[in-house]
This record gives sequence, C-alpha cells and structure tokens, in this order.
Amino acid sequence: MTNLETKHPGEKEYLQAVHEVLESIESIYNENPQYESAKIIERLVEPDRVLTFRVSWLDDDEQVHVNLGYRIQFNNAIGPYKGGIRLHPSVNLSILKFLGFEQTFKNALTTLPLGGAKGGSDFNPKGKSDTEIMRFCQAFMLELWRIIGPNTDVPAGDIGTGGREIGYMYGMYKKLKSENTGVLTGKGLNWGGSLIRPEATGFGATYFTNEMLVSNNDSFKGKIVTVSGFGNVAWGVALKVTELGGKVVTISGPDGYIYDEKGLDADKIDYLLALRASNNDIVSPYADEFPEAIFVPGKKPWEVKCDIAMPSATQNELNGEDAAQLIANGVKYVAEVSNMGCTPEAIEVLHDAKIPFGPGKAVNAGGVGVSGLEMSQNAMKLNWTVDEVDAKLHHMMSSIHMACIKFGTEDDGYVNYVKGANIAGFIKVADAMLDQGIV
Ligand code: 2IT
Repeated sequence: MTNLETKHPGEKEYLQAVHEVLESIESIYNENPQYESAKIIERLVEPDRVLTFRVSWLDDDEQVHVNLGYRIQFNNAIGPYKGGIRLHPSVNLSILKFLGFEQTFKNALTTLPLGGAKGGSDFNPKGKSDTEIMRFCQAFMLELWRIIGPNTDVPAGDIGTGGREIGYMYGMYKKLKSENTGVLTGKGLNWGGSLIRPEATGFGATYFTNEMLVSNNDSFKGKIVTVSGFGNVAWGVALKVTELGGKVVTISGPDGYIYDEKGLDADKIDYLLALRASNNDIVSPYADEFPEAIFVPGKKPWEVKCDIAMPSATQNELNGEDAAQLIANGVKYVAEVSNMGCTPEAIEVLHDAKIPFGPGKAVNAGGVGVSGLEMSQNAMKLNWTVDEVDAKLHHMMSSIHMACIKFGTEDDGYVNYVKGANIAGFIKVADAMLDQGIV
C-alpha cells in the first residue's frame, strides 16, 4: 500500500478500493507463497493499460465543448475486458481505476469468463438535449473504437449511460468498423440486446439480498427497505423488492430524498422512469405528484427507520455516522448495490455490530452478469427468453452468495461477505494469472 500511495498520490478512491481487497486477502496470500513469488499483488493492482483522450463536441448553440474520455483496461486474465462507461462530472482517473479494479473481482464472481475494465468521461448529461447526447456519444466512440472489440473489450452502461447512450455509441462503432457484433452490452432488444439487462443489476441485487435473508431464516415479507438513487439500478431494486413483499419507502437524488410511507409500487416506478427519460431531476417532482410522499432536501435517506438499507446511487454515499444511525434505528441487513457505496468506516461499524453486510462487487454483479449473457447470445446469434435469462441470473447470484459463505464465514458463524467476495474473486483471477505466466 505504501508503495502504491507513493506512486499514485491523491488517487483516494482507487487506494481505498485496493486497501479493502488487500486487507481481506492477507491470510490467503500468506498461505500461498506461489502468489508472492509471481508478484501477483503488484501485477493485479496496476491496470494493464489506461487510455485517455479528448472528446470535442458541439452543443445545440454550436458552442464547442471539450471533455476528457478514458478507458481503463484493468485485467483480462479470465476473459475479455468488460465494464461500464460512466458519464458524470465527477469522473476522474482515480474513480475509474477504483471501478476497474472492483470490476475485475466482481466479474470473476459472476462465474462467467469476463475480465475487468471501466471507462467514462467528465461529461455531464444533465439538462443536455437528445442531439447533444448523441453528438457527445459519437465523439466519444470516435476515439474509443480503436481499442475495443467483441473479443477484446466490451463496454456497457454505468451512471449516466443507459440504453439511449449505448445506442448512439453502437451506431458510431458500427459505422467505423463495418461489423455487427456484441461490442457493447445493454443494447436495444431488437438489435442484439438481452431481455432483463435493464433490470438485471437491481433484480440481481434483490436476489442476492434475498439469499442473505434466507440464510438467516428471514424474508422480504413486510420489511421496510430504504433505497438511495433512482438511476439504472435503483428502479430494478424497487420493483423486485416490492414483488417479494418488501416496502421501499425512499429514493433519492443529488439534492435530497423522498420518503413515501406507503411505499413505491409499479405505477409510481413507471412514473419515475418516464420522468427520468427527460434528463432532469426526478426526485422532488415525485412529492408533487404523490401527496403521501415528502421531499427532504439536502439529506440522505439513512436517517429513515428501516429493516434493510440498499444504497444504490454512488461511491461513499453511506458513511460511518450513517451506519451508526441505521443501527440505532434497528437495521437488520445492509446490501450495497452501488459500487463501493459504503465508506471503510461504515463497513467497520456494520461488521462490529454483526449486521450482515453485502458488498457491491457481490450484490450488484447481476448487471455485468447479464451483460455476459448478452455476449453469449450475440456470439450464438440467438436470443434467450425472459425465463431463461432470469433463471441464469438467479443461479449466478446464489452461487456468488455461496462463495461468500464459503470464504467469509467467521468462527462465530457471522458471515463477513466483504472477505468472502474478495477472497473468492481474488483466487480465481490470481490462479488464472499464475497459469498464464509472467505477462
Ligand atoms: O458496475 C457495473 O458492473 C456496471 N456498470 C455494468 C458493467 C457491464 O459491463 O455490464
């Protein structure tokens, strides 16, 4: 860690993600000298390569804008580089390196042959017109296409990148390459996309959380659930949790959260999805539309009493104080749906209180998992049905849960899911690296 801090000063999210993994795999590393002699850690913590590029585009008033674009190809020991593209003003090298590092372990957990990558830009989609989004996506792909391909690197969505953006990027890739292949996932259903991909992260997260409940002889029935965000992920969580008998009472945006005592339902979710398509804030208008809901400005939903908390927005959105507040309010489970949604302090507080805590790389792996299934379908030039995809997603999430139990169960029976997920992911990637020599 000291070495890495010297080499990459100030990359705090990246250093945070690496620190968490190294801490949990220490015992396995020490028991297996072959890892040390092949310098597996030193090789695994550095991305294979980083591409940064300039993205110039014209807005609707013909003003020129310049953004930074990135692709971090982190590790391809077990399969082609795979991971989303984040479009958000906060995007920088540290955030994308943390995401690429996490993705490597997450993808290993999915049971599919997928390496780890991440990309993105500091472009802010908020308030942009549809044509501005299109011009940006096309300009982004004008650089990115050089290093991606269906068997080398397969990008997908993340914060700020959904079906529409994938469409514009795919259109430009196809124009440049003259090939119709599964080079991106999250595609539209009638041009190579997979059923369930839009819902997959949220559905998979709920299946994983359900496994956590079941292993404690518990269920979602009658549980109060707090959720943050309402992007690509949170709506699938809200839909599936509601289906399984839980009540989702919060969603949130950058400027506050909604508390809806009656809980979200399919109609309210449809209303939110329609609003979201407009690129504008959706959280406060919800309170105007549904009088039973209140908008709490400037706050996070972790002050609301709940049985299960599912942070689903962005990194470090739940800190040590939030975790202590949740515990004081009687929380029974925390499932991190966002990537690294909880700070190290929050995780420590939850672990000390023996609250089952599922880390993002296990909980949200269903998204990239179904992306992997989209790649399989593209390669076969066949489509699976909803039931087929959903069954495979179910299977994936329960096998990830089993891996966490296998490697994370402590002497007193408490399951440290962070340790379990990190060790399971690490062993798979590290062993593949050993098999393939020093490259
Ligand atoms: O964080 C993630 O796993 C994603 N944004 C999805 C990546 C993917 O390739 O589907």
